Amino acid sequence: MKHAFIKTMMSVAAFTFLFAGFSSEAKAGEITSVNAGVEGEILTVSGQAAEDVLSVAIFVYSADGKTLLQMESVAVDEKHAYSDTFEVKGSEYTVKVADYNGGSFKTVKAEKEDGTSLLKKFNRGSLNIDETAGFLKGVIAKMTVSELQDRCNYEIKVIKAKDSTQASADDKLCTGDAVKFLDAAGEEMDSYQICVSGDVNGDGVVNVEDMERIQKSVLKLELIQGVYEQAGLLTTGAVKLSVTDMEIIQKDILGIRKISE
Ligand SMILES: [Ca+2]
Repeated sequence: MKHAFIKTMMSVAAFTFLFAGFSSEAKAGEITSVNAGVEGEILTVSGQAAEDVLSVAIFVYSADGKTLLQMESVAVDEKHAYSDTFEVKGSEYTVKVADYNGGSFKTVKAEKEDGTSLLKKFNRGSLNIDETAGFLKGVIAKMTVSELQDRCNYEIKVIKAKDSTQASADDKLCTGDAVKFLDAAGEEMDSYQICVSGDVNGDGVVNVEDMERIQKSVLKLELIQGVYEQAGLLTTGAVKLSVTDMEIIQKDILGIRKISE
């Protein structure tokens, strides 16, 4: 026991040294998001990092965050995403992720999936449910019904806003569509309006038309409400549509910075 502890402390020391050594050479990048969850005996950690991050260091601690149990470094792919799995026995952990070159940690709790939440914890990405507004937020343009299904703990069906018909598995989600969560008997439990980030006019794609809609709203020529307004609120903390939201969409269209959450 004591030997294992010393071994762990030594590897922590070595890693800390590596960390400190690298940080002086390269500027540390930011970790944009971390998702972590336990399913069976597998802890899955995934997320997004800033463009300048090439690899990330993932640290798995005990639930109280005091004991380091495992660590890995993993490369970031061309979509700035990273993902890794760890074999675990328990059901609760604290996970910290940082740029391999150093920088600040992003910390999340990883818990065993209990099956009662609508969205899967370990691969929900930027998806989140706004119970107050009744919106499913954080949907990225071009996500299909089946891709959303993969991130849910329950069977879903999507009703299209444009003609009130049920969307098929390959259909892309549009702002304004309704997602219905079904119980084991196929009965509807919950329903939310889908909010595709940046898709203000509800056609499922983010393009110059969405920028024009926001512009009309800013100039008070047109009123955008509800989930459509929410889809255009891309500026952190903002409650009103603005030119900044248009700029965020423009950067997405030009591929300068994709809308990721
Ligand atoms: Ca659109």
